Amino acid sequence: MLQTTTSRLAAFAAGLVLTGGAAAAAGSATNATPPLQDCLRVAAADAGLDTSMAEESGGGHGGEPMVEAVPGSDGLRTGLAGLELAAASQSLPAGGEATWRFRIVDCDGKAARSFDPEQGKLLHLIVVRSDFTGYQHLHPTLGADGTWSVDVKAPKAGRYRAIADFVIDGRKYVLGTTLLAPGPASETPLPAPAERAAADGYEVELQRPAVLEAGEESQLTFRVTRHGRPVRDLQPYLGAYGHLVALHAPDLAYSHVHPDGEDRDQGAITFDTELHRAGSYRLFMQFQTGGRVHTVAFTQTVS
Ligand SMILES: [Cu+2]
Repeated sequence: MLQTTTSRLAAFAAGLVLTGGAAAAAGSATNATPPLQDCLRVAAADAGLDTSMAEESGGGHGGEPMVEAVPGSDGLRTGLAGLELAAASQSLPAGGEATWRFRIVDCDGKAARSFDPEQGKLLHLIVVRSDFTGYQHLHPTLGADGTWSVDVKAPKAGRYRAIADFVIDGRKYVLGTTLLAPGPASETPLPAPAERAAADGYEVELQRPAVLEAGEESQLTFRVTRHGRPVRDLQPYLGAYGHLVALHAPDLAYSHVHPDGEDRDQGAITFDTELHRAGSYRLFMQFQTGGRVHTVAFTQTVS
């Protein structure tokens, strides 16, 4: 850090010497600021990422390039490795729906506009209330100036977490911010751990190892049935047959989960998960039938 500051000062001083005069000072200050790609590369290197190649093993599916997650991509931070989630507003109207806007701002204060598709979308936004109710998985629209817009619901007053998951230059970032829906608020307790959940007339059973250990990879299989029979009409949703998000309680830390495969005759969808911390998680699994997306949620305990 000290060295960086020193060399920037040196570059700034050199600029003054070379060009001379107060009029050139602004220009040399600009020169001292690395361009976007360099500033992200420096930030990524500081974060411990291999910056010699953007693509690496350990992610990716459906023919998309492998991506490397920036360490700390759990949605608990607003900024990470040179990028920051800048919300136009931190509030939502309680009991309603409103358009929420934000930008992903780079080290130079400019809005990032070049995103790599991930599971068919340029950015995935999860919005959920602090008590894990009101879960929304949204795909905001990117404007030409780098502003993202999305309609967000706040069914009740309280605190909501907005978590943006995106890839830039082959690196995956997960940034989060808190939105407030003003008004008297109380929290619904986290439901007890369960292996079954229902939504829209579907029953989903979770099959998991007897023990889920923090930091260990585990396979989770969700079996979808309707009227007691396996569903055979699962449709691809975001490049896979299911989409799973795991949020740690009570801080809403986000874990990315990779779809691993499906057995369409059995209505079964399997994910490889690695839940990093002990404690309770709320798992939100989404699947699609008949053009409609269904969401089921399970509480699980990680030891
Ligand atoms: Cu998404």
